[in-house]
Amino acid sequence: PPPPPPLSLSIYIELKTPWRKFDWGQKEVLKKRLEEFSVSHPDGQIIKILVAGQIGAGKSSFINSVNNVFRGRITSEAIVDQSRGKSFTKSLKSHRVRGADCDLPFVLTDIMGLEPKVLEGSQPEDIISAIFGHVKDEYKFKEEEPLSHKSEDYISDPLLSDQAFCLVYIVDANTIQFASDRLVDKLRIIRIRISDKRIPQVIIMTKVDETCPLVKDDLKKVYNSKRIKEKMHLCSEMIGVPMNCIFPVKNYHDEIELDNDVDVLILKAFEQIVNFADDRLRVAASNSECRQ
Ligand SMILES: Nc1nc2c(ncn2[C@@H]2O[C@H](COP(=O)(O)OP(=O)(O)OP(=O)(O)O)[C@@H](O)[C@H]2O)c(=O)[nH]1
Ligand SMILES: [Mg+2]
Repeated sequence: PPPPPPLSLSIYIELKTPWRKFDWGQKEVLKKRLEEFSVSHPDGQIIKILVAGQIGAGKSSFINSVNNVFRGRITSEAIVDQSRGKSFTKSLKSHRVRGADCDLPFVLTDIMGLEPKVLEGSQPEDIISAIFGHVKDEYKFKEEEPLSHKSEDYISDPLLSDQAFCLVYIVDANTIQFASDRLVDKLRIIRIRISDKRIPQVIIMTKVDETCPLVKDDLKKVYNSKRIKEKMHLCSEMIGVPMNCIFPVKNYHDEIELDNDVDVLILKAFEQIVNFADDRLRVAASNSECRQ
């Protein structure tokens, strides 16, 4: 393959004023709002959100981070692989978001990593099928072929609760500029198919701590980092998602205690995901797009 294009990103410049307004003191307000969230549709008990992204991008860590915030402690339900390489999460696995006292009405579904090679990792078709609710939980994806509608694992008549109403695409901030054309093409296929059904898409840009030393030292500088801003612009251009649907986060990965700043960034991103998903679910429910 041709060598990656030279990096034209600026080196760790700190902007005097943050380019996105962000309130670092809103943790409790955000948390409470989400804990009390009721799904717009009376029959739709839960909102399902599909979490996809490249291998090792931090999908499982993001799911755990969301759970950590609500549980008020470090959790590890979605298994995180430390070895890097081939996708560790090989099957579709749903994780209910749990609060300290009760379950929240959100399910995050972890899907195996997308790989640039045509026949490796999850195929766009599998991700699209998972969003539309055709894939049974715990289904083990096959590298050679996407799930066929003839398979017994294929749900041909999905319930409203089987469907995902937002695609969360996890991007590793360290490597976004090296994404291959093949990968971008795969993403574009997914994007076209889900936009036809007006399924919203949010991008979570992880590992901002590893990407910029200013941010590593102080997460509150995430919107003062020129490098992070440039990386987000790159994401926006490559994947075709507007900036206001892109959220930089640091996942919990090696810490043993929670941190306010990590929590607020995660919560703000999660709130947006939930709102978009709920808006879409309401439309689906009123149109009776599928069995309920
Ligand atoms: N520093 C840092 N490390 C992270 C962050 N998010 C994830 N990691 C690390 O990145 C590695 C991969 O994370 P996972 O959550 O397993 O990634 P994944 O997307 O689920 O990977 P697959 O299931 O294999 O496709 C792990 O070693 C994590 O600890 C982050 O925000 N910052
Ligand atoms: Mg994983």
